[in-house]
Amino acid sequence: MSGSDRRRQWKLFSSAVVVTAFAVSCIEQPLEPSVEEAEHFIENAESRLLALWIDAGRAAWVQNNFITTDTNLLAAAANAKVMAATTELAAEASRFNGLILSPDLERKLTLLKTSLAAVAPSESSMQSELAGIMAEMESIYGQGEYCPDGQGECLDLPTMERMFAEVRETDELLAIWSGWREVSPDMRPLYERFVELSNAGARELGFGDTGEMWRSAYDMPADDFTNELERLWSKVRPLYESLHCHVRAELGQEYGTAVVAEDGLIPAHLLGNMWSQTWANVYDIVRPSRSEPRYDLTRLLERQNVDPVDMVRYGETFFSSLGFAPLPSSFWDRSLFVQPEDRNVVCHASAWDIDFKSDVRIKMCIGVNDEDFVTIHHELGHNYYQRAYSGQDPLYRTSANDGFHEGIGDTIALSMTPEYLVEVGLLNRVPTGDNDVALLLRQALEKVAFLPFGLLVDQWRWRVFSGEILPDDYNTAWWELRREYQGIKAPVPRAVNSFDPGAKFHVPGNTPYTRYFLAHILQFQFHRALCEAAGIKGPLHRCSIYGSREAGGRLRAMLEMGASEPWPEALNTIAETREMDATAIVEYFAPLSVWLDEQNAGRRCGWQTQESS
Ligand code: X8Z
Ligand code: ZN
Repeated sequence: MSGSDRRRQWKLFSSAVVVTAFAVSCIEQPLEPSVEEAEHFIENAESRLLALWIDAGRAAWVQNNFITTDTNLLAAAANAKVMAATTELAAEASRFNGLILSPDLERKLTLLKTSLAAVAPSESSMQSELAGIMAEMESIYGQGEYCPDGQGECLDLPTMERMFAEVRETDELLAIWSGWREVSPDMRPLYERFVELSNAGARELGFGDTGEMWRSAYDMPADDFTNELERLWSKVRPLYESLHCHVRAELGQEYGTAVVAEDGLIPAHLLGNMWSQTWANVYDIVRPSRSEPRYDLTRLLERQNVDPVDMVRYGETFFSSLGFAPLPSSFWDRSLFVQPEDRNVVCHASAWDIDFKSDVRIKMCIGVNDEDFVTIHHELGHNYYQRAYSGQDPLYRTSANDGFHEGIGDTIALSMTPEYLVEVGLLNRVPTGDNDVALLLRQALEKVAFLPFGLLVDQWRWRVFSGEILPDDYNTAWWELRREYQGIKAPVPRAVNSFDPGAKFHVPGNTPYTRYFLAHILQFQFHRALCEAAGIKGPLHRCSIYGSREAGGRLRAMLEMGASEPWPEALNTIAETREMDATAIVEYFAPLSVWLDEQNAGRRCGWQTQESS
């Protein structure tokens, strides 16, 4: 039965319930709360929360664009109000427990309880304390830098990320890898307290801890969701292990097997990324021999003198080609595209929905390169989603589940095929030849390499929230998971006060991370479904939905639903199935798998998680 069928059926049923309630009140029994009251309650709750979300969003926007003591305080105060209202409303909502409510109302009451990534207990001093800690951790991260000789020239994160893409000297890489991780030990006591307070808040809402609260946002029991992740991971793990095996062998050739052991863990600073989460920057080291990259998107963008705003225009043009309305002028006036030189901003890319209507923006320190070109599309995916669901009730103005929000822009970016680049004038002609392994390998270094990282960040946090990992073990447990899932290791022994999880934006920023793992599965599923809708045949990695109104219409129908239906219904709208399905990503990379197996023949793949350091 679809959600709308269920709603229709409930309408008939609910009038019967109302009559019974009236009859009971006539014989002067104490008045039970009625369904009507519950409806009014939710309506008021939604308008009160909407106003507070908007205020908090504006304060957070200013803080993120201008990090000072005062903006931290203002953002924390606004966030404390949202937390206070949410806990108060969630507690009040328990009055309606036991009432037979419509699926819509039931859904909204659940969404109310899982709408925030952290809630404080209802005592107001704890609310301000938690909000203050959260703003402080975010600001430590946002202002973080590494000063190689302890003074003078300091490097900010965007600069160090660029160095990771280009530098091959292991000593220099090690210095910036370790240097960036000096920002986080100061966060450790804050994080400890954050865990205590947010857990106490989650318990007030009826969850065991904050991790369980996060896992309860997927329209299924929290434990089933854990199993669902395991199911998906088991499908893509062999692909990751093949990629790991090949990359390790090639890095061993480049740096020597004394540095990268043939059957050992890969040192984390050699993978071209500050967190070793994507590996595309080592493409030149691991690429097929005798094969040139068919084109280098960074060079194409530079050759055409494309600037950051032009890059965003390409993204908008793509969405327009699918039938979406152009972005409003306020988007262009109010977004941040370039890192300002005169102040501290949070450079980590983000998309904003300030008024939950049309005031959408992105905030990003754009560099003219292929990685940021993809990230721009990622961010615009958020903005087009936000605009599409703006007609829904406030609690439904979000995605079907958080993996959907993260997967939309990435789905579009999967359509940036050579054919697309020719069509928009970035490339002169579609390269000929049978060199798709090069294309696929490059893509796998982004998408497949990411998968275990996308999982492990919250495996760590869930265990921290549940108390399975205690503060003294924060860092060692982090590296155990890095070894187990990714097969990588810290390049140098970690100091006892290290807090390496804090050197990743989403930990101090308290953004749940499993969403990105889901998005990496879903985007291929969306891509395959939209290619079918567009009537495009052939291998998935050569399909571009650019210009397809059919694909655009299918996508828009799903985006407009927001969170009004359980996510399987939204998935069904686009992909005609209610199951998340890893076969699309496996199919996409199938030709690469064959090639990787050939390369890995005779190599010893896999790793021992127990290896020291
Ligand atoms: O944080 C992001 C986006 C903003 S939602 C830029 N991503 C994750 C990360 O950077 O760690 C996108 C992929 C993973
Ligand atoms: Zn995102």
